[in-house]
Amino acid sequence: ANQIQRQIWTSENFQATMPKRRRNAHKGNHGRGLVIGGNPEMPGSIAMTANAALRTGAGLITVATANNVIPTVASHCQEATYLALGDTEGFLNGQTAIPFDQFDAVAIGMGIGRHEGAGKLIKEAVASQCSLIVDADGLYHLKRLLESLTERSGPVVLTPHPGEMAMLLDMSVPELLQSPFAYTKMFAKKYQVYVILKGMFTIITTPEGSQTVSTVGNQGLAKGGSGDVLSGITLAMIMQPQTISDALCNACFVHGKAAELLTEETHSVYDLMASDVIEGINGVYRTFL
Ligand code: B4P
Ligand code: MG
Repeated sequence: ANQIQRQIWTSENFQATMPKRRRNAHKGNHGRGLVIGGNPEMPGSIAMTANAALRTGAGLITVATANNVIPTVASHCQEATYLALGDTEGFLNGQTAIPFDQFDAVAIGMGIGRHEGAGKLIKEAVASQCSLIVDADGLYHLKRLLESLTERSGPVVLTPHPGEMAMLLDMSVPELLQSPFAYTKMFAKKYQVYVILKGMFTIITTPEGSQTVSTVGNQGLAKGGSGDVLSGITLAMIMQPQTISDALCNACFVHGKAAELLTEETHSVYDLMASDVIEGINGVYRTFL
């Protein structure tokens, strides 16, 4: 019963599990994704999430954020559509009704902040039955809602770094890092969620408790914004016809390998920026598929 099954996700796994695209496909076949987040202090993060999702292959991406954040995001992302969540005050108060059922999956939390209104948005998202990815300050708000997660029918994916995972587990980062596999498995099974625990090695855990390790990537990713890019890649991946577990592993593969290819070719681990990683996604597809 204590048998340990941990697979390392390889380029062969990536190649074998990535769905082919049909010649007669239309955008609806590749997923309609919603990105919720951003606030006037952090407008860049959702722009990166949206762009990363589009580069990964999402059919349609809508960005839901405060009215006055939209021009900034739109100037960096021409392919997305926008859902205005009200003026800053309205947005900060969480006064909004989002048509969750119009989307195949939702990524929420990037650059959203810790104000009460953001908490209401997270609560609305959890109350929907949409496939959900929760990242960054979304995890901070989700902590109060963990007990309700087992009542959802749609899958929930959490993408914490060790600081956020330790917060969710009410422990210190050093304590978590003594047994990251065991703590994460216990948490994923208890709340019936998928967890991507990020780091030099990233651990992908399913609600059943099976665990896969992604070892790709490098210290070039240790910079603000890398996590926002991973959220976008993950959003696109979970909308493709593959198991969620495979989708999460493939998302980590694309993110990490993009950084590796870029630092072998045009960049170094010093200058690599999160927006470069988005531009490196094409290299992963062209090299490994
Ligand atoms: P925040 O201030 O919340 O940082 P953030 O906005 O979430 O940054 P971002 O979204 O860009 O990056 P993320 O980590 O989500 O928190 C930062 C604080 O959290 C730190 O000051 C620290 O206290 C704590 N913390 C974070 N990571 C920690 C760690 N590994 N150990 C201990 N404490 C930690 O996403 C980054 C992405 O880049 C992930 O996909 C990750 O896997 C990848 N990445 C980062 N460094 C990598 C490396 N060396 N090798 C391979 N991949 C790496
Ligand atoms: Mg982050």
